[in-house]
Amino acid sequence: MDAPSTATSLSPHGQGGLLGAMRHHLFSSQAKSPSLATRHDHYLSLALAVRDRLLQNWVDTAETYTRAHVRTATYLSAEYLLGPHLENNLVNLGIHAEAQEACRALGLSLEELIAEEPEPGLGNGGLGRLAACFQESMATLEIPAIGYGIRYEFGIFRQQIGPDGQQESTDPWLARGNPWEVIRPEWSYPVEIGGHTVIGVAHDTPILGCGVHTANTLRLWSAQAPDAFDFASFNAGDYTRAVLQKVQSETLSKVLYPNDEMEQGKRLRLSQQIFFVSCSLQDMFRILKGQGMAPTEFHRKFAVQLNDTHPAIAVAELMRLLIDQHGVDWDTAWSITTAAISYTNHTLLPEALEAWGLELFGQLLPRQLEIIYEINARFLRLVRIRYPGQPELLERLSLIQEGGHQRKVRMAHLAVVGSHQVNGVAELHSKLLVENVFHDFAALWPDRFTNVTNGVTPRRWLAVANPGLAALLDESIGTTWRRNLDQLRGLEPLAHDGAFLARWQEVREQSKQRLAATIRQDTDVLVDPASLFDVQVKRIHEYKRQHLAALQIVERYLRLRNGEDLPPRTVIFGGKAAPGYHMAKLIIRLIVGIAGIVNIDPAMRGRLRVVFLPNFSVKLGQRIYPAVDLSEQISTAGMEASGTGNMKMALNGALTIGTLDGANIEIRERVGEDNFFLFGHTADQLAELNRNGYHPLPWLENDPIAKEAIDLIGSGHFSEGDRDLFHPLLANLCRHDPFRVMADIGDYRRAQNAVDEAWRDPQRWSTMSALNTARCGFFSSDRSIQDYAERIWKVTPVPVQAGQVLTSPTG
Ligand code: NBG
Repeated sequence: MDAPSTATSLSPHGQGGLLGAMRHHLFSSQAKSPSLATRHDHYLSLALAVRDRLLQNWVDTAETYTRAHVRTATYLSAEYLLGPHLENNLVNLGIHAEAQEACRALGLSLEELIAEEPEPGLGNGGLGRLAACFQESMATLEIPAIGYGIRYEFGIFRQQIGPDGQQESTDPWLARGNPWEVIRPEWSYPVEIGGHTVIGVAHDTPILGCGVHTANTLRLWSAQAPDAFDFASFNAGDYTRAVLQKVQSETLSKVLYPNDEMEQGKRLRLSQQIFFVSCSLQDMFRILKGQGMAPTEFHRKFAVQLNDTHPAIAVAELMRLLIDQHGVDWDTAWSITTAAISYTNHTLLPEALEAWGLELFGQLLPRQLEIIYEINARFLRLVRIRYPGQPELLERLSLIQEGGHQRKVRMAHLAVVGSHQVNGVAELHSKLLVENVFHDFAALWPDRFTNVTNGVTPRRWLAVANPGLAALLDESIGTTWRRNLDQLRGLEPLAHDGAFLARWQEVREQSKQRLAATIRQDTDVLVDPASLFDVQVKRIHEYKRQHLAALQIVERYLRLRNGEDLPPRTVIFGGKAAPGYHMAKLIIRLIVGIAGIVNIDPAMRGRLRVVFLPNFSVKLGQRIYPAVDLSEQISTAGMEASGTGNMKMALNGALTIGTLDGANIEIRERVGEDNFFLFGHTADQLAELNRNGYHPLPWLENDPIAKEAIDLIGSGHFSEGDRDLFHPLLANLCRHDPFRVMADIGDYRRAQNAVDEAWRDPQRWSTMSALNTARCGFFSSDRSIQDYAERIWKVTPVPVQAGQVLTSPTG
């Protein structure tokens, strides 16, 4: 069932219009007859037909925003993990059923066409996906907004899983064209980097709201050389040189860095940052001028949100543009800059806090560095007056990190100093930011720091991903939950109703069957949809502790071999490891090794299966989340800023086994402690352990079960007799254990036993599952965006009326 939408009734195409439009595009856009058309041709025809529909929304939105001189939120993010557009647009336009019918009439399967769409993987993980959820929520809430980023030609690498673990290959997502973008060469800007000029060209993608007429813009910059071709060199016979500049410039937007952690000396990465930030700010000045507003009114027109420190250079670049290009004096420029900009921090991990060597910085961005020095001098002067005689404090606060073998620019400090608001992404994370990383800043400016807990869009993560559950919700509580997720509360009384629970189980069963089919297709492993689906999908990182889950599987394997009676489980992993992160890749290798033994051992048949699903993505996530019984959220407390997969799973009816970390805490508060399997040390308890000098050995010596599992891995049982393969991983666990696996493994086992017990009572499990869905309305990204809009951006919704402009040829 489709969301109620104003768009349907506005459609100028009438009944069967989509069908006609598909036929039209097959001929006039694809130049194909039906008999020669490939499935991809049909997908493109449908995509273009849908695009035709949403163009009216898009044009009307731009027209409304321009006429109404709206205050606008701009979101600067180096990553957007968008996922495929087609189905989401069908749902948000309310024309899913119409598309189904059109496809049927053409003898096509809508599901197959949807599966044809390559996904723009322009992000690494949660941070990029959050940016995408936020764009969709802003459109749905009718908030004037522009998302700015980079149009990477190659997104996050594709992952294959073989016997040796992860292999990477490139992701040419644009190879067969992109029907969703419009190139706008008229909006191109020069950016000077290291004495060379690169041109950024706007590529716009419409972001549709759900059930409203709004379609906002995601504007991604693609790099071009100013002179694509050097004729002088060509004429002189130097063919290579003739295209060199072009190649060098275009390298800028070639590829996404497959890592969301800091890597030193990444010249290209810093170039990418200034490139997209400068283009975006220049674009804002162009818009400002178009509105007849002065450059000094910048902060009245725009609220600029920095998604992590990747765009933090915006602080210096906005100052530069105001002062050098628009002739504004320093003090005025500074108040405009800090009034406009705010910053979201997404991690406490020290290695992820960006800092650029001064030498590199000065080579690439000499003027911006000069400005940063001046910002720093003025800032430190202020601190000195407020706290006289505290040189260590000055050193801690400075935008320039002294000490070490290299002086560096601290991008997080630049972002904090240049923002009026700084937020973390879950309550615990925001609290730890103020207590630790930004402690001195928080003492200086307590009001600057705040929390906005993350959220996920219920359109993609429920309506699109889980059509069965969506239909059941529509029937049970009405259809308005899509735009007001708190309405899920209406399910609570049903969570104890036997007839409803039977439907609930049926829907979940179907989702699990669908996932089982995908697993079969992608890995050749047969899994039983009636078994408990125990799932951990997310980037592979030691702090997320996939190795803790792996150890628990080995323990279970040993217990089953000893004849214990445990309910059947299928443990499913997915996620990419940064290509240079050896320990993470070794963890994948371990999981693959365990799967290789467990899945062929006759004693495990019907009791335990282990699967590593390759190439985790938005698309795959949509298949997985609805089918999760047990959501593994087992990071070391204090290390996961928020997590958003935890929200997607609970929203779809999974029970969580988790630590008191990130948003787990808030999920547990809401779903109730009886409906959540808690384990492990808290962040405070771990801090206490650290103070006393943590060592894993005493824990291990007191835990024969864990020891046996570790010994079995060390014996080569899961590596064809190779005793060395996993040595680095095991040695690290037994000697240092930086992520406190050994401190938590015992309690994790206890919680897993509680899971087994609960699973034995299907009725009880279903009630807990339904209550998780009923109580997760808070985790809608609509709520997060409302929070940003009201408290940080001061941007209010501006509804878009249909028919602002009569540009549609059919309108
Ligand atoms: C990630 C955190 C997650 C969080 C997302 C979105 C980075 C740097 N941070 O816990 O690890 O959910 O950001 O806020 O990728």
